[in-house]
Amino acid sequence: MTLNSSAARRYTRVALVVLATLLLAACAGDAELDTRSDLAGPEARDIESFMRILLWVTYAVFAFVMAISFEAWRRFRIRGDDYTDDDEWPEQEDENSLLEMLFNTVPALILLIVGGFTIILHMELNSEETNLVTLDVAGSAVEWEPQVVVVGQQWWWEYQYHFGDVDVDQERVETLPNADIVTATQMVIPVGQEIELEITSRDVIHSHWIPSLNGKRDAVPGRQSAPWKIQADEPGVFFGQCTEFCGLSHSRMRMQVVALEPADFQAWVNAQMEGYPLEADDQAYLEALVAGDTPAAENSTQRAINTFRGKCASCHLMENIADDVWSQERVAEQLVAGAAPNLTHFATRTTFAGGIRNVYDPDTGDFNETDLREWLMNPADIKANYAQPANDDDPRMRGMPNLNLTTEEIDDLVGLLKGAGEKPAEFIIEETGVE
Ligand code: HEC
Ligand SMILES: [Cu+2]
Repeated sequence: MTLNSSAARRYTRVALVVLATLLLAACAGDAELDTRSDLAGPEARDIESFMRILLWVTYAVFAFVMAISFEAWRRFRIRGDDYTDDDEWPEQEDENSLLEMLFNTVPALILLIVGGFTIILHMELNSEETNLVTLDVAGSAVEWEPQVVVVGQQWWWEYQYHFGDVDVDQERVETLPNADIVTATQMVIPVGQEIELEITSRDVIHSHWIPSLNGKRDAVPGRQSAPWKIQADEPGVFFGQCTEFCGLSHSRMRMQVVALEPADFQAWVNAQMEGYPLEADDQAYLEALVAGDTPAAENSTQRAINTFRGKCASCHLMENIADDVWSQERVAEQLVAGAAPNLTHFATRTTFAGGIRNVYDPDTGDFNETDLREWLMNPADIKANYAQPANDDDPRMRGMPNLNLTTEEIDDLVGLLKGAGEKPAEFIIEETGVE
């Protein structure tokens, strides 16, 4: 028997639909941002258990609706050519109270169950549990209410840690005092500890999402969204991505959470509290510059200090190197967001440019000079940005501009950045996957 052409066409169509469904589902076994496996904290697991209930409810509703639709079609379809315009409707059901009650109560019950679980989950996710963490900060014991201020801007995330008496959930990011620790793209937290995130933005709406630790929360300028929290069971690196379309390089706005054992977290805090470490003669050179002298640079570090203060410090802070020439006001004149990554501890991070490039080669563990050079040559080659004045009246930009550095300046700066803190532990160096 051969298929007639209309049946063949029908089967081809069905096959195409199945194929397209599989392709469009974009399933991947090892996806970095998987919401259903590799869950590493209680909040993510709560969301996952809720999703599982919700999925079974929707499977059941779907199966039921499909089954009665199919049955209705099978029973009442008109066969062959015996269709005429005045075919009668099948007999209509009328005033069947039992059926009508079921039509109303069953969906209402289903919604009630789903809604109930949703409310319970939301209450759970939004509950606060203040558990002070004792830290040694610059030699004195501090009871830290574990909060991290998360600030989105085009196109990278800043994380601020305040150890003093400041009530971070009562203040806007613009009015907060300078943080004790400021990092970019990588948030470091102690394991087994609920960390409250104060999420906000300096320009447009972004959304912060670390799938293996918790759901998304929007970062809205002028608003601080608390409480939103994360907690990691084990040490590890957890990837995230901005999930609210925020302009040109939205897809290149990634981030990571690094969870450390409490002792390692303390060591990290200690390191972050230090300024840039300089050799004695370079320190003396710097001090002469700060005093207003113009000594001749005698080595690469000294040349880099000079270049940094002249060409980078209008946006970037590097503590010890540029404290006196950097100011928040000056950054606000340069950039729409009014912030650029703090570079003091650049070498203690493992990813840069919004999480799309590696600071250390994931295979060899060596400092990745190649990508850094490429970035300094022209940042827009790596990450599209609007690094030019918005218009004649507004000189502010959105990304890092091409500063037309010479090869020697770049070599010197790469050396300076390489010395910006200790290399992190091996397990933190994980390849970041965006081209
Ligand atoms: C006009 C402001 C501005 C100037 C001047 C500037 N930068 Fe940047 N820089 C930025 C911004 C904004 C970013 C964040 C870009 C992004 O990730 O999208 C950045 C990112 C970086 C990064 C990556 C940091 C990270 O952790 O992601 C490095 C390294 C860097 N700049 C080095 C330099 C050096 C060295 C100079 C001086 C030669 C310099 N920048 C001058 C604005 C500036
Ligand atoms: Cu964003």
